Amino acid sequence: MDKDQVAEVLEHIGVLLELKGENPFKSRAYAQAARTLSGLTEPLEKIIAENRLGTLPGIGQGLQEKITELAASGRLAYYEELQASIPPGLITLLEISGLGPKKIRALHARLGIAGVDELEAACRSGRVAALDGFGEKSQGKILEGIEFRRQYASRHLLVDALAAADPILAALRSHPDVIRCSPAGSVRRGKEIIGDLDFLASSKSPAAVIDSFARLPGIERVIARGETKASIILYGGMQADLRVVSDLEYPFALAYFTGSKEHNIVMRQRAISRGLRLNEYGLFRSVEETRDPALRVACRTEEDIFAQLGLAYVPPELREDQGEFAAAEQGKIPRLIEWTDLKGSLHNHSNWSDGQGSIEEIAAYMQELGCAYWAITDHSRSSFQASGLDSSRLRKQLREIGQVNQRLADSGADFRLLTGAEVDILGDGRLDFPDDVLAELDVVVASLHAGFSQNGAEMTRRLIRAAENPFVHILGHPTGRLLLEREPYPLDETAVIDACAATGTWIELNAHPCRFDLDWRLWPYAKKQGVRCAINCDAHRLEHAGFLRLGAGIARKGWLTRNDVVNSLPWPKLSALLAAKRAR
Ligand code: DGT
Ligand code: CA
Ligand code: CA
Ligand code: ZN
Repeated sequence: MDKDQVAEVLEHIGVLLELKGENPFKSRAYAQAARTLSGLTEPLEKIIAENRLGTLPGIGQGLQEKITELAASGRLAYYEELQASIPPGLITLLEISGLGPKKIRALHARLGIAGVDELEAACRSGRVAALDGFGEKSQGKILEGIEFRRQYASRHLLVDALAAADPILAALRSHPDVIRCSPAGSVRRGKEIIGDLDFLASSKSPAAVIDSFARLPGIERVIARGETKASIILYGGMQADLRVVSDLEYPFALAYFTGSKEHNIVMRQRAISRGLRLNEYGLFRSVEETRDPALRVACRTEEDIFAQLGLAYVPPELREDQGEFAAAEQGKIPRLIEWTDLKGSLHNHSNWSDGQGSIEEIAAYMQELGCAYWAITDHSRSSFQASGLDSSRLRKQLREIGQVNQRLADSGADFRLLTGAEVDILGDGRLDFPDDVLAELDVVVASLHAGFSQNGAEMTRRLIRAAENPFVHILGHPTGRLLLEREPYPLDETAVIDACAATGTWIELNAHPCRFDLDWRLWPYAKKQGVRCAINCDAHRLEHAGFLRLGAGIARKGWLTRNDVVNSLPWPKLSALLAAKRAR
């Protein structure tokens, strides 16, 4: 486990101790240790190897042992015993927003509530409101929290799904009885929101593979278990399904369980129209032959299946029945962008506004990563909640960036920082900096950060006006959505895209895993209109550079190639394009 995963467990331990009513100092010590670990700037592994855990504030002997155990093995006997000592229904209640350990203890002690259904019934009959320290208002909040959980409990951010899937996949890969394995379902298709995790493996001993899957660390419970498949619930509520098939079935099962359902339906129809039958077990020449798996048309890989149906290979990201069949039939599936094509990010923050990391630190880190450039686009002054810069602080920042760049150039480095701003789009579509200030910057990103109460037409006009400013290169996170949290503004998206096409303004694909904005479903239209994409990290910490990889995955879902994405260009070409926008 890395530091963030260990921190998460420690934090959970703190909450569980509080739920049990143990000494509050003990529970606070875990919460504090969790914060210390997440704030580490070097790998936990290294600190442990060098025996320096004890030098961190608040990490005594007991915590050192637990952290070491977790980091090394991914599990902790103490944690497992603690969980087993609390009724599972009480732990589930922690997932309801507005309910902390203290309140749950009170509900348990005074109303005997030990689960979500019981709690809902108690709220509906008014028994919760009647309790000391609760009241009508808090009862209403709890009901809302229950409803919210019902809607969102089975929906997860891709980034969280990937973090949960990684160790499971690693366990499958290293299992001696596994021949081939892969994630499947929406994770493999790279969807921004994931219902559950799906895994597929081929093996001659499915029982052994299922058995070790059902014993993985981090499982809350096993919900179904058969000879060749199992479903588990991980801590935190995410479900994971595993299917184990023979290696001959593997490519067919992989195609089927990758989906999407809509894509599968067309695949199956296509087989039928060619006198074939396709299902998760194989491709067959007739309905009768589907009864004997040995008669299946031999396919080693998914490529072979597509080829049998007269199709070029369709990458998993495009399997949404959004035009992939027509393209594959004509051999026109584009070569999609790869994250390694990206040379840097054009929208990022530093500690001059609400980011972490100084200009120096950012330059050193991004150079080390192998980027060719990295823009510093801190907030403008209207974003005071994010410590936005006024023009005099901005000019001071430009001087500092200039000095860092000078040093980089003197050392012969193949890396540079770009100056810039994420300038607020004001209520009427004007910008937070005057044009002469914007003209001094390498890159200008214009974004909305306030005034969300406007109607769709007003919001659309604001964005279009910003795009019409010749000093704006990029519209940042254009629809403002926050996945699982806030809906996009009620914009006329195509009107905004058309305005960007007309003015040569680029649109951001904000690669923050809570945003992925502009949505992948809109990129084929934007591309058709000739709008270029910038895949930006909107980094507020050094590690956010990793968002480039996620963003590229979403860009692939939007059918984008390297040519569509400006930050795949080397600096001389990008520089020329940045200048060209202003010359228009
Ligand atoms: P999710 O879990 O909601 O994020 O979405 P998926 O796509 O992972 O869906 P899931 O986990 O229910 O099933 C995995 C794949 O299995 C799905 O993408 C396609 C295939 N599949 C499941 N049920 C059906 C079905 O009723 N018909 C067809 N054609 N395919 C199905
Ligand atoms: Ca799934
Ligand atoms: Ca599933
Ligand atoms: Zn930003």
